[in-house]
Formats: sequence, C-alpha cells, structure tokens
Amino acid sequence: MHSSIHSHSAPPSSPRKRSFGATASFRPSLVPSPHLPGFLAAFGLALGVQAAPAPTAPDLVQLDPVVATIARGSTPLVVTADPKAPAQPAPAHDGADVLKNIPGFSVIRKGGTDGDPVLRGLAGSRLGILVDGESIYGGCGNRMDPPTAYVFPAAYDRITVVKGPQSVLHGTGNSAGVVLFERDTRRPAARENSLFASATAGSAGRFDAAFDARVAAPTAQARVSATTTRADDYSDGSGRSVHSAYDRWSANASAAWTPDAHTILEFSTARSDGEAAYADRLMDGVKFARENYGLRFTRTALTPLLASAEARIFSNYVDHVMDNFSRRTFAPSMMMPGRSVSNPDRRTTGGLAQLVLTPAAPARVTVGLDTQRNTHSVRSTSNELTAPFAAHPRLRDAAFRQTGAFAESAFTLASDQRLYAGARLDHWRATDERPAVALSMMSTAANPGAGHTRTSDLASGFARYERDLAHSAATVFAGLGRTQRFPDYWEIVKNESAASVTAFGVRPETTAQLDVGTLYRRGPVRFTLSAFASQIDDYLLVQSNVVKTSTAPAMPGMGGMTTTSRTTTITRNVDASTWGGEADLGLRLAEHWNVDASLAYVRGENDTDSLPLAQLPPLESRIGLSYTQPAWSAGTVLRLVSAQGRFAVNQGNIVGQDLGRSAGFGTLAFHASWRATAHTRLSAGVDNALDRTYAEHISRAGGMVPGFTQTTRVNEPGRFLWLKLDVSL
Ligand SMILES: [Cu+2]
Repeated sequence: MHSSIHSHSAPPSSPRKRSFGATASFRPSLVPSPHLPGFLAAFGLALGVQAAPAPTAPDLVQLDPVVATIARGSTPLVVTADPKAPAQPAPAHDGADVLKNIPGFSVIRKGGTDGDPVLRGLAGSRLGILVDGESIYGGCGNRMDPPTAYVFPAAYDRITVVKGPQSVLHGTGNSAGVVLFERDTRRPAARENSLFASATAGSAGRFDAAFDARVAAPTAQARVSATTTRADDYSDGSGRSVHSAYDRWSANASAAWTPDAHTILEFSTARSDGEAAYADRLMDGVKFARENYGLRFTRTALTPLLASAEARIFSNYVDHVMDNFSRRTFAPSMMMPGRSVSNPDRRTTGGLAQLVLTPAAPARVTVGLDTQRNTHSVRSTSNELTAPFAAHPRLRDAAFRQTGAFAESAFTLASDQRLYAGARLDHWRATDERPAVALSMMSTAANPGAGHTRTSDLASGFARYERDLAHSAATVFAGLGRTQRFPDYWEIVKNESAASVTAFGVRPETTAQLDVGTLYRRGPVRFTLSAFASQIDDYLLVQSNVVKTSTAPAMPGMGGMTTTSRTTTITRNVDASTWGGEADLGLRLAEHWNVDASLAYVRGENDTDSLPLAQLPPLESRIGLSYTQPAWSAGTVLRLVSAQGRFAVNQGNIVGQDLGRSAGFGTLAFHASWRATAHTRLSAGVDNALDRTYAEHISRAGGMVPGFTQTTRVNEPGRFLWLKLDVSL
C-alpha cells in the first residue's frame, strides 16, 4: 500500500542500486544519492528531502488487497514490514504482536498484551527496539512493559528488522538484532493532505481504531495520529477463559519545517497509556503512561565530501502502576497478604549526532556519537488501605549512562561486490542507589553495594561481504560480528547473584557471531536464507527458584541458631553457543496463485552447565497459499511448531524461565481481503480455525488468578475471528 515499502522490496534494477539499498536499510535517513529517486522515496526524512522533485502522489493511496502472513527478507539480514497492513494472525495491537509473522521471531506470552519479543531465542535487551530512533526502557521490575508495550503499530509507517550484530548504527548490545519502528517525513512538491484510518473488530471484545492525518506543504507540515485498542478476556481452544483483557491508547503529533529541499527540522511528541490483565502473575498493570518529546535536524547535500548531517535529542518518561486488586478479585496470599501496589518509573533521555561522508565514489562512511541515560525509581505499598502508595516518595534505585562513538562504512568493490564494516566503542556507567534490597514483599536486607558505581568500556564491530551472482538474480553474503552488552536493569538490579543479595557486579556479555546467507529472486521464485552461529561469553543467565539458606541467632542475646531458607532469582554469567537460521520461499504457481513458506530454527547450549540453552523456541514452519486478484485476495496459512524437548528448568532470561517439555502443535488460519475502492480495503480472517488448545514453548507459566483455571503455560487464544476496514485518502 505504501509506495515506500514497495519500492524498497522491489527487485533492485541494478547491483549498484542494491548496494545502496543494503546500506540504507541500516540508516535509511542518511543516504543521499541523486541517482536513486525511487529508493529515496522509500525512506523519510533526508531521503524524502532528496527525492522531493520526483514523487508527486502522496504515499497513502492504492491499498493492496493482500493480507500479510509471512514477512520476508528484502536485502541481506534485513526484513521490512508494513505495520498498517492487515495481517494474520489478527491485526497487531502492540509492538511484539506485529513481529510475530517475521520468521525467527517468537513472543513470550503473559496475558493478552505486552508479550516480550524474542529473536533467534534471544530476548530482553539482546533485541534492540528503537521507536523513531529513540530508546524506551520499561519501568516494571517484573517486565510487564517491554519497549514494545509502548508501540502502537498503526501509528508507524515502517518496521525494519536488522538481524545479527551486523550494524553498529543503532546502538549497542543488540546481539540478536534490532527492530526499528519508524515514521517518514517527506517534503512534498506541492500542498498535499493525507489520511489513513482503520477500524478492527474481533472475537473476545476486540476493537481497534486508528487514524493518521498529515497536512503538508513544501515548507512545513504537521501530522497527528491516534490509536486505541481493547479486548476482553479471551478463551483458549478448550473454552477456558484467560485473564488477559486490556485497554490501550496512544496519540502522536509532529511538526516539521522544511525551508528547502535539503533541510528538515522536526519536533515530535507522544502520549500513551493502558491497562492490562496478566494471566501469569499476582498483579495486573493499571497504568502504562508514556510521555515523549523528540527534536531532530537533518541537512543533506552539504558538500561533495559531506553528504548529510543529522542531530537528534529525545526524552521518554514511563510511569507504571501495578496492583493485585483493581483488575482481579483481591485474594490475600503468602506473598501478598494485603492490597499491594508498586509504582516504578523510568526517564530515558538521549541524543545522536552523525555525519555521512562520501570520501570517494565507491565508499560511504557514517560516523557519529550517541548517548543515553536513564534513571529508575520505585515506590510501593503492601497495604494500599492503610498506607497508599501515592503518599510514599519515589526512591531512585538505579541510574545508567552510555556514551558511544561509531563508524560504519560501505564500499562498492565492483559492480557486483560490496563490503560493509563498522566499529563502535561504548562507555557505560551504572550506579546502584538502593540502600536495601527487597528479599520479598515483606522483608529486606542491607545492600552491600549501596552507592556503588560500575563502569565498562565495550567494543563492538563487524565486517560483511556481499556478492551478486547470476546477473543479480542471487546475492550471497557472509559476515563476522562481535558485540558487547552491558547488563540491564533487570539483570543487575532486580536479581540477586549466587553469592550475594545483589547481582550488580556481573560481567558484560560478549557475542561473536558468523552470519551467512543468500537471497534469490528470479521469475516466479523468491528465496532467502539466513544462517548464524554464535559464541556468547558471559551470557547473562537468569535462574529462578534458587534456594538460599541463612543462619542467624535465634534471639538476640540468647543462645542457639536458626536456619531459614528462601527461594530467589539470580543472574549469573555462563558461556553459551547458539546456531540456527531462517529460510523463506515465495513461489508464484500460476498467474494468481502464490505459495509462501518459512522455516525457523535455533539450537543453543549452556556450555558452562552442559545443559540446553533455556527459553529457545522449537522448530517452526509456516506454509501459506493465496489467490490474488487486483481487487481481492483469499488465502490460508498453516503453522506447524514441533515439540521442544531441549530445556533447562528454571533457567532463562529476564522475561521467563523454562518450565519443561512442551508439545508440538499446528494451527490453520484463513484470510480474505477486498479492495472496495482504490482507497478502501476490507479484510477478514479466522485464526486458529480448528480451535486448538496450545501454548508457545517459551510462554510464561499460568498464574493462580481467582476465578480462572490455572494452566501450565498461558494458552494462546482459541478460534479468533476478525474484520478490519482501512481507508487511505
Ligand atoms: Cu508491572
């Protein structure tokens, strides 16, 4: 539907074009080239400026009657997707949901929303999430709010996934890869207005509405978007209700000044909030408020040597409240005898400055500096009736600061050969501001590391070679990358270590990875293969249900000792290795018939413990068959997931730990779409058409929620019907 996305995924008409495509995918807004108007139109900001004279029609016209079911790679290690398009499973309501149909991704389910995305078995901070180029770190110590919980897909123009440690432009520590949720700012040649609106209704009280309006003139433009999404508790395939209802909304506004074809100054702001039930724990989220401001400046075509300059600053504030009574029947428990509330918050601010240099025709070099700092605080109560949480002061528990310098270059060695290389250095600093460590809701211990500051200097880099074969019908690539990741808040502040009540001292994680693959595109066949093998030194393993015993005098001043034991969750460094890959195939069988198929696999070892690496999804494949006419389409998708017999109970990551073996399953889905007019599209689908009862291997264990049946894992929805209407003017 967006011309931008089509021009990006269309077969490159020349190897040179493709080389720029690959580079641009890594930092789209920095690729000025007068030879590539089509490509430039694909990417906002600087590109839009550059391409200003070429495109005359607004982006948001001509809706394709196609339902996205399996997103595929367009250039080596890069997958792009259209977040506004109808998709199966049901149109996504948050940032994790929208990544589900990209091979290699899986989601750790906790309830109806706010799942944690996982790429190649790596979760949490190993998968970078940038929203309009900005970092957002959630506030919840129990990981109710991954960054994707603050993403409302319909508000964005494009999702780009860069797999592997094969770029240094998007921050540090992204060992699995990085996901970019982006909006375009393009300077139009004349006044133009556009509007995108959509409404989705589905089973279990699902209702979404979204609009995205833009008023643009050559020198200035403004854009406003808003989204809302809600759902009641869904039922699994056996008709058991799952505590999963949610209600979320977002609003974005931006204004840009484009005094000439080479300059953009843009201010943007966002607000969002929500509530969500969690089926896997004792509390629900009653507030997920985000407040955002961003400012960016881009100037292109400065001198023959300096292709562009960009600077941006941002602020993200997240205020989260969770409790055990607002969205469920209050039931006193050992862990929480009273009405408990926790109110963490986090402020993340940061900035970026970078230059794109073109020292010689076949080389382009991006150099820059980026920085972010975030502070986290929390206040809580174990009895809201007698000591309301809001009456407590917010107590800061941790502060993080990162400053990095990076350089990444693209060389065209010959018309069919390219070399990419990059390096970055990061300085990290974290301060532990907790005077005491909470051992449970009811007890604390003095923090032996109170007030301590730790620092690390981390080095990352990569090199990749790409070559076109068979007159550009095929591309093969191989890259070596290394990335170092500083431990995150959950790893060093939330958890204990084996020997102490704090894990503040654990070592950073170092990943070395080989990425190889191929893309093939000729006639009716499209095929991509990405394979990887990695060695992860000091992998930050999170282990739950660790029993710690302590001995203390039975009574002060009296004789005798008592031994008490408690269970806790610790972070520890292990050495690990993983390998696997993704393959996808698109085949045009006949004029209107298409087959799409994908396969994703990852296997990993915890070499220190001689155990399988935990929280790895099993082998998964999807096969889709669709029939497409210009005005309508229909199709079916079969998803097959094998059993997972490789697990390590109680081991995992900051989101979840292994529960044991899981069964394989298959689900069948159907979809249809009709383009009623050039500007109106109606799509519908049924997911899990056979009403199977199943759970993803990596999903969280079902919790004890009053009025609900406890299940081993949080089950996926049963049969789910949805209907979506899009209008683009
Ligand atoms: Cu929470």
